[in-house]
Amino acid sequence: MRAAVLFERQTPLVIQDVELATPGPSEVEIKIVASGVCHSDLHHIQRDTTSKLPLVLGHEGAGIVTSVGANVTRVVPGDHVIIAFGPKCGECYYCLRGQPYICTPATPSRPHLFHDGIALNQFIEVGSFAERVVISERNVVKIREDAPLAQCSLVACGVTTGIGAVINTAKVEPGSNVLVIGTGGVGLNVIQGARLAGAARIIAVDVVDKKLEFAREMGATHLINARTADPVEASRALTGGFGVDYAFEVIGNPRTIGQAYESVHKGGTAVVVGVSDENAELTIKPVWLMRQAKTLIGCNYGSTRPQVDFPKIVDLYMEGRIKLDELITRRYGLDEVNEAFRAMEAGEVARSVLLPN
Ligand code: PAD
Ligand code: ZN
Repeated sequence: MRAAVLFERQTPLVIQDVELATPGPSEVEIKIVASGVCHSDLHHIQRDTTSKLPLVLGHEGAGIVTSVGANVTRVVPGDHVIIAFGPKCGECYYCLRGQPYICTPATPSRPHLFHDGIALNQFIEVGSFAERVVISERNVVKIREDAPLAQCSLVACGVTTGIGAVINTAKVEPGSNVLVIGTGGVGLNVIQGARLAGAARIIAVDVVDKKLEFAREMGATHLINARTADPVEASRALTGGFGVDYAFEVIGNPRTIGQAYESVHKGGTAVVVGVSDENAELTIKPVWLMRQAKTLIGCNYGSTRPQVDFPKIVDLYMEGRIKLDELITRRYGLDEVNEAFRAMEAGEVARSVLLPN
């Protein structure tokens, strides 16, 4: 089968014929119907991260179960599934306290992909830029069969991270004023999460006007282009000089994290969703953290428990309560993966999805 492989950082992905292992006793093989293209994939191409090469990227996948190991009980062949990323051992301290998004397993998973006898790594236990994957049963979430899988693939990362940041991590109350800095594939879902939570003002910040148009479509009430206005001052002006209740940084840049922190009023909450460079540092005056009683909080994977949240998010979409169709600006074949990254960087798409089969 074919997969898109990162052999060397700062080089394009290579479409390669690879061998796929058969599922072990607690593993599942899935035919990938769609895999969304997320900026987190791009970070691992462009940055010197801790991920090991060669690497099959892709972590926003949905598909159909093709075979299961002897001990698998959660799904059977033919089931429609969304793939949760990251280890989910079910036994570590974090899994047991209901935080599977920071699972720290005792043993690493075995390799499932090989090229010329060399094992290929699967990005955060998924590697969905491929025709098929073999993954742990624990990462597989069964969903209703009437939901379109291309739209549902976005639930595997961007939608869940964005909505979860609002509902699970920050717990935004109705009537809140919310600032969202960075309105890409994830930030747009922070916006629709804020709308779901009943926010009064949803102020969107980006540097690309087209992204701000997407933001309006997803429910933003006010738009700020950070190239022409300072987001801190502009959001204060929109809240009577007061500041917002919640600010979400969805880029991964210490400067914009600082803006999020500055934008919230005393007692407010700034949420860091964007993934910064491994060596980036943030400077904040501790005396203000104390005196203004602000909360600065990190959000990994929307604090999600995928087995509980994914089916609910799919239901919200099927009931017309959240938008997914509008997030898919383009659909590409697997061999167009590098073009999909270019379009993301150029600000041309809300999200794009690869259809590998
Ligand atoms: P994206 O490229 O679709 O969106 C990023 C947006 O930020 C774009 O619209 C840019 O125009 C905009 N932007 C860039 N610089 C600025 C600036 N200075 N001011 C305002 N806007 C700006 O990326 P994405 O939405 O796929 O991902 C966004 C971040 O979220 C990225 O760092 C990714 O790695 C991270 C992420 N985090 C999690 C998590 O679990 N916390 C999950 C998924 C993605
Ligand atoms: Zn992602």
